[in-house]
Amino acid sequence: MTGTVHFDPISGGFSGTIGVNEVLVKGPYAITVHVDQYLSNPIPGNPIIIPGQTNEIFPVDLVAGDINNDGKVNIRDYSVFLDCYNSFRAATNCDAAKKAATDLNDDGLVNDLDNSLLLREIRKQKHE
Ligand SMILES: [Ca+2]
Ligand SMILES: [Ca+2]
Repeated sequence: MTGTVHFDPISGGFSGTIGVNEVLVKGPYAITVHVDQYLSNPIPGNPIIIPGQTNEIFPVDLVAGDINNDGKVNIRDYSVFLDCYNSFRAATNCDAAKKAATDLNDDGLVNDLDNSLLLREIRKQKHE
């Protein structure tokens, strides 16, 4: 199932509503949240879904920085990031899609803040 989520700068998180077009029965479901440019994360505890109503699920933390959407945050993402970030001169290989993917804090700029965030997330990942 897919749907649209929106970033809420006040809460610092994403929220949205996902419609389900299939017939579900009440019960526990394994749900994994995936947002482009973030690592997927399962919702803990297999929440009980009740058909025919809005079911709120607990928030989950998502790790930013999966710029190339390969399920990992590593040096390959940093390589793409450098196409849009250079502290000494203008970016030379950045298009709108890359800029959106490398603006990790969604402030419209690709700058030192995004660089720090990406390097921190890369350091936190287990080495392959
Ligand atoms: Ca990646
Ligand atoms: Ca940014």
